[in-house]
Formats: sequence, C-alpha cells, structure tokens
Amino acid sequence: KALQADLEGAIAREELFLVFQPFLDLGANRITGFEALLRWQHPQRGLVPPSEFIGIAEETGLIHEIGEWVVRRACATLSDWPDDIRVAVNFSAAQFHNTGILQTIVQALADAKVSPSRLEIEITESMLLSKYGSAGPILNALLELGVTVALDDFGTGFSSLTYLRKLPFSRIKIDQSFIRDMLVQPDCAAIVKSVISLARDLNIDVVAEGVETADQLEYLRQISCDEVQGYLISRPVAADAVLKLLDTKK
Ligand code: G
Ligand code: G
Ligand code: MN
Ligand code: NA
Repeated sequence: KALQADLEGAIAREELFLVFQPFLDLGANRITGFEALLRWQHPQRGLVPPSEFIGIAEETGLIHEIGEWVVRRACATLSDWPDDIRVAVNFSAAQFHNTGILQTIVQALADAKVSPSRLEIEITESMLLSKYGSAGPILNALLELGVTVALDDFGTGFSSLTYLRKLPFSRIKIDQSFIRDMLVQPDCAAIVKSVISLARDLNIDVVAEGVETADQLEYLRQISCDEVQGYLISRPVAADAVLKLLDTKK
C-alpha cells in the first residue's frame, strides 16, 4: 500500500530511469540494439526492481502513465544513438487496454525524430492470451508503421505455436531458463535448437536471453542463433554508457 502511494508520485519526482542491455549479433559480431529496462530509485528503499512495482502499476492503472514515460524516454534516448541501432521496450498486456497507446508511440517517435523501424515492442505469450483483446489491432497498426514486435520470454507461457501465426513477429526471445540449462540438460538443448530451426524456416530472428558463460555463447554460435543478450556481453547500463559500449564492442 505504501509502495503504491509512493509510485503515484515517482514520475513527477523523477525517481524512474531506464537502463539499457545490448543485443549482440553473432553473425556480424556487433551490437545491433538495446533493451530498455525500467528502474525505480526509491528515496528510502533504494533501488526497487520492476518485479516489485510493475504488478502494482498494472493493478492501479499507473502502468499507462509509466508506460508512456518509458516509451517517450526510450525514443528520446534512441535519438542520440547511431541510425542502425534499435531500442526494445517491454509492454504489459494492460497497456493495450488503452487505445491511446498507439498515439503515444507515434508521438514519441515523431518528437524524437526517430524512424519507427528502430523501435521494437516486446510482448509475452501470456499477453496474447489475456482478456485485453485490443492488443491485436494496436499491434497491427504499429507493424504497419514499421515498428517491430518481439515475442519475449518464449517457452515460459503456453507456447502454443499458434501465436507465431497471429502476428508477424520479427523476433523470438528464448527465455533465459532454457539458456541456463541447455548445456546440462540435453532435452533443453534440443528445445533451443528446434526453436532456432523453426524460427529460421519462419524467417523470424532468435535472441537467446541470459547468456552468462563463454561456453553458452559458443554453443549458440554453433547452432546459428542470431543474437544474444546476457551478463556475459553486458549487464544493463545507464543511458550515458551506451555510446561508450558501442565504441568498445565495435
Ligand atoms: O530488468 P529486470 O530483469 O529486473 O526486469 C524484470 C522484469 O520487468 C522483466 O520481465 C521485464 O520485462 C520487466 N520490465 C522491465 N522494464 C519494463 C517496462 O518498462 N515495462 C514493463 N511493462 N515491464 C518491464
Ligand atoms: O522478462 P525480460 O526478458 O524482459 O527480463 C529481462 C531480465 O533479465 C532483466 O531484469 C535483466 O536484468 C535480466 N537479465 C539480463 N541478462 C541476464 C543474465 O545474463 N542473467 C540473469 N540471471 N538475468 C539477466
Ligand atoms: Mn524483455
Ligand atoms: Na525476456
């Protein structure tokens, strides 16, 4: 309850900020973009992780105001980066309940003067299942503008392959639990390999999440995974460290 009251004023008090975690393209061996991850610097509690406040934001409806802030900040930050770098933003199902989200995204892109093709929206499987039936039309309108959509945490939801037919996803992000176990559980490696092969046939790129070891990276390279993300490449970094990271990893 206290946290909820505090969250209401968090934007105005400028306590929210974004950190950015890179995607590394294994073929080109270069960083192709960054996922924006929300952080809350609470004056007393310190850094509050999204797992502790996104749920509250969704229940109270604050997610609309917060989500608008996130997309505007992500686009504004993106405008300082090279043109061939994208930004990926996480969305909650609840945000698509508000049809104003479409106009918010369009305006954020226009104000930042960045091409829609440089913005990616990350949604989860469970989102496509949810009662928020308005997600489909909004996502389709965004796709028409050139915004891309990634299916996040793939494998953790119901993982019906039907989802892959519902929307022209640009990317599938294989959940980090699979990457963690793939070198110790043969079944898990089989799943990762199959997802990559399926995605290739569907002309969808694959990102492996949560890559923490050089062995995992090498294996993913062998099985032709397109992109990787994880602490091995970089932890999420502050906005002002992004350009430095692009320089050092070039
Ligand atoms: O950064 P971290 O690993 O703590 O993120 C935890 C969870 O919070 C992830 O599932 C991520 O998708 C979610 N998350 C991070 N930033 C945002 C955001 O801006 N909006 C929404 N809706 N979820 C976010
Ligand atoms: O659900 P989503 O994939 O959006 O959440 C991403 C979360 O995973 C972020 O909170 C991020 O901090 C975390 N993360 C990113 N890379 C790694 C990693 O290599 N290992 C672990 N354990 N977590 C990671
Ligand atoms: Mn994500
Ligand atoms: Na994910």
